[in-house]
Amino acid sequence: ASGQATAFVELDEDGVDRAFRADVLEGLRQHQKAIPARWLYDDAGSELFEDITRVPEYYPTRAETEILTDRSAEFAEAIGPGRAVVEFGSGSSVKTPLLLRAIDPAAYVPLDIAGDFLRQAADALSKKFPGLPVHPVEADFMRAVDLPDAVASMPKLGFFPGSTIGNMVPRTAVDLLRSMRSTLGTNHAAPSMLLIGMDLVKDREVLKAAYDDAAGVTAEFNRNLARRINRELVGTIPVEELRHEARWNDKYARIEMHLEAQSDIRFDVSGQPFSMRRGETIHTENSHKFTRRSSYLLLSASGWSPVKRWLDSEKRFSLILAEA
Ligand code: AVJ
Repeated sequence: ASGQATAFVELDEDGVDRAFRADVLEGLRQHQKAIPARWLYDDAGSELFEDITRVPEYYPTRAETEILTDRSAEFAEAIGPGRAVVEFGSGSSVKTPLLLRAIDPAAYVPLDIAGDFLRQAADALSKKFPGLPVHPVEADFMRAVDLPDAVASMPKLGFFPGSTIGNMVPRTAVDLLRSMRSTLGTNHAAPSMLLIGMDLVKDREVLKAAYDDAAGVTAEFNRNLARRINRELVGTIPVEELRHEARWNDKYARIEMHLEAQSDIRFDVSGQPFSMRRGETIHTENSHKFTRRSSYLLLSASGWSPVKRWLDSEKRFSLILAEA
């Protein structure tokens, strides 16, 4: 389902996002229905994801924040001062300041496709770090990006927290990691570095609970995709007939989110008819989990040499520093 690049929003005559419609119609025609995970994150979906980070079962955000807080001296030592920090995705409110405080960077370059989020994040960051040059870049970071001239001569540190890489299938993840390497540069005199969050393989009940919390926030996050389709693509999906499922796929070491039909259903999307049998699902997200070896293999297959690896106190989540 997931692993696609974020596309620029293109509206047609009806004001409908054409890429959204194309992905949904194509995805619903497949034998295993599947919709790219990026469509989960409209305004409502982004807010629901923020809520997910606060449910007790969803540990990744807390675990990664713990590492960034407790190991700041080791980050300073391993990364050193004076780098331009290039964040792939506009800064998370909590994690980015923790990193910037730890390492004393020369500049901060948030990179995001969503201009509004980007400028908001850049403004908030500038207020917190008055002396730090901030250069937001509006771009699709799935491709190599030209960085601003102001940071051209600085050594770079890429920052990609949250285990967002886990939402991509390996070949898309490799494409992205290689693009990041091109974006940051491969100057042998001053090698670029990458600090990347990767969630770890663990007990499958712990994993399933993290993606199927008792309060039902993740279920709402998943069902919001069906609501969004109904809202934006003139859909008639009976959302209450779709049950949220978090499934462990052992072959690919990933949690999958699905929406499962509770009865035989028929519905329209943008004037096209679809049906689902009871038990049939729409696959809506992958969240790959890594071991030390699988994370190092993914990085090295993409041209990145692992340098150092940190875990939280409960060994649930990893932050890996790699060098180009
Ligand atoms: C922020 C995309 C990494 O996969 O853990 C959380 C998204 N989906 N609960 C993840 C998510 C369901 C999250 N990422």
